[in-house]
Amino acid sequence: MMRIKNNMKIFDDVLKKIKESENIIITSHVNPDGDAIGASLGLLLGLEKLFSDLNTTKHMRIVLQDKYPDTTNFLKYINKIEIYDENNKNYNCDLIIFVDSADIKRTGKIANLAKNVFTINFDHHITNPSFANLNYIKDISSTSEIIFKFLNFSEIEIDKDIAECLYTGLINDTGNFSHDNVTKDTFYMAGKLIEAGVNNSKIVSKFLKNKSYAAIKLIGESLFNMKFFKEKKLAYFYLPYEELQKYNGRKEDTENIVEKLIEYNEANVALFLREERDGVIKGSMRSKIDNIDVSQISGIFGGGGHKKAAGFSSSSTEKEILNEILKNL
Ligand SMILES: [Mn+2]
Repeated sequence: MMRIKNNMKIFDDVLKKIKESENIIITSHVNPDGDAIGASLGLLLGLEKLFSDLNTTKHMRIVLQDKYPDTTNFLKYINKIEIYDENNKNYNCDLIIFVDSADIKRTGKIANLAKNVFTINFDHHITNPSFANLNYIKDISSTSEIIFKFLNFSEIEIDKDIAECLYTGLINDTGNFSHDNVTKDTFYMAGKLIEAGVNNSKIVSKFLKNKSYAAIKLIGESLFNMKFFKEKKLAYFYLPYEELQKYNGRKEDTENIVEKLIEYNEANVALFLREERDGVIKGSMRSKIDNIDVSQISGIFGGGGHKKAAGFSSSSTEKEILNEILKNL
């Protein structure tokens, strides 16, 4: 009971702060995924509804460092999402709400806007250091599930447009209801969103069964060239930048690779490394067993996430990273 009370207290403080702010920016992490987009847009639409019901005008916007993925183009109000422009000085605000941002650095250049501004942090990554003035961090399926709880708490009606955003976040972060972050509450939420008008198979088609040519080809390459380290039960694939370019691919085209690697029946852990244009290596990890916590292993490189799904970024070489991970498994 106590826990619920505390949660409510934070939601109450957050709602008060939102109501007394005039100029609000909602943001999320770089290279945004379905949860980052779903949670930010669902929250914005919810707040717009709240203030229109209260006959109050607020300046509210979503600003992200990177463009949303093409797979979220189908969301009705996706064009409300703005891409951060360094030359535009007009980012004055009195409140920044971070969603799905495991660390303030994960928001890239947007982090600079948060100096001397009140901040709120809604997130579900256990490694989140509670970097904001008000933090609601809960180890549940997705940030979209947190936004669902917050909108309910605030008595904001979840219409079909909001529901489609939150549903997209839910299927993104649960691997279409397949990960172990799926609980009774997750299904309760899914049920409520369907009640609000979501068509499950439409969202699954538009969001998941909508991969680019590059994404399909890269999944093929990763499975064909996967290495398996038997003693550590690690499935591994490395994608150099030139390989990505071969298909004219973008980083979002590589998003499903690690999920495919972990499907190998002998594997307990999967590691996918991808080289960026500047030589920095991005790592994604998945674990299938309880005693391997990949958020801890990612922490060696300054990354983090969840026990069974985590990521990092490193300027070490591919070999150095792989060896370090093999040593720690
Ligand atoms: Mn998330």
